[in-house]
Amino acid sequence: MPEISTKWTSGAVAAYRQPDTRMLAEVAAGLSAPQKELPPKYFYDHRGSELFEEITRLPEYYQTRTERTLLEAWMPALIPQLGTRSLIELGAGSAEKSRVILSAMRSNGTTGLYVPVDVSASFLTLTANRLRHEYPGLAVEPIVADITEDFSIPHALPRPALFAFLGGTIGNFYPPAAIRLLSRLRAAMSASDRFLMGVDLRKDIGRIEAAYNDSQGVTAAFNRNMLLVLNQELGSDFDPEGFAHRAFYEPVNHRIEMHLVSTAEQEVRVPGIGFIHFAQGESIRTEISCKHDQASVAELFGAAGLRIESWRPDPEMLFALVTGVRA
Ligand code: AVJ
Repeated sequence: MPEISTKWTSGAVAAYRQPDTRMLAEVAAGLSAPQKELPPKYFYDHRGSELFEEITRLPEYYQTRTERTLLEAWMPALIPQLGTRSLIELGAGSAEKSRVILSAMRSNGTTGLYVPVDVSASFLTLTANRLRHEYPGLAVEPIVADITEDFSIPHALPRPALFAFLGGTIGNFYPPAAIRLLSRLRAAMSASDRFLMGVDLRKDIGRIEAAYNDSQGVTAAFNRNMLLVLNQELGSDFDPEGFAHRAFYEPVNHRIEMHLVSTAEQEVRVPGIGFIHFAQGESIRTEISCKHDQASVAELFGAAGLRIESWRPDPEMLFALVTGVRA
């Protein structure tokens, strides 16, 4: 029996989730800023993860299917070329596209270790169990962690390892935070390891805005779900119907901004913080989604001690996969 399958067969989920005091501090800081702001990680309770899955199937939301096509075209060649023996995936969610990589590892006879890292424990546990069933012989070691904070990556990975950060989620980080995250990954990488990232590209603004203002209102429900998460976790009394979904492209910083706009003047009670006043039309920024090109990715990579090895956009230049190595 290969070393990895004895070493990595425990199904235990390590719970590194921050205590509520941390959430309370973040919410207090965010809601007292001149532009109220909440971190996008609070979209993702079980319902939020389901709503995001629904977003990925919307006709307007081109990202997920474009990335999937790129992965299907590239992974069967890239994985054997790299000899990948473990996959560490940040923000794994339902691991829909991880299967493309895991299947390429299996075809190459290198099925080893999969480490999905995600903030939603319930989604992660479900996914891990499914994958253990679908890929007999694959060791699955999920880590429940908030990737916007410090989290530990196991040292004893079968190598070469592939660190994957897909879905364009790097776009949800302000550049300094993006560089911190990439630097942390870089520190965990050895010379034979690779970093694989998906990025949403700069393009026609109408096309981008439509992806965040879908006609079925799924993105609006996803946005408002954050208020339900706060009510659930903190006992606040946000009325989701008192806030409207708004998403627009901010061209100076090349990013989508999602906001929840208070439809009336109102006070919201957050236990442990107090009453938060909202003027009519005042908003909470709930997410940024930065759009990139090769130069902006090279800049982020460079600041983190990485360099681009390959750059693979789709023919329509909607989305790109990029691999990085230690510079
Ligand atoms: C988490 C980066 C894939 O920014 O496009 C989808 C989340 N927000 N619709 C994105 C999201 C609104 C998404 N990613």
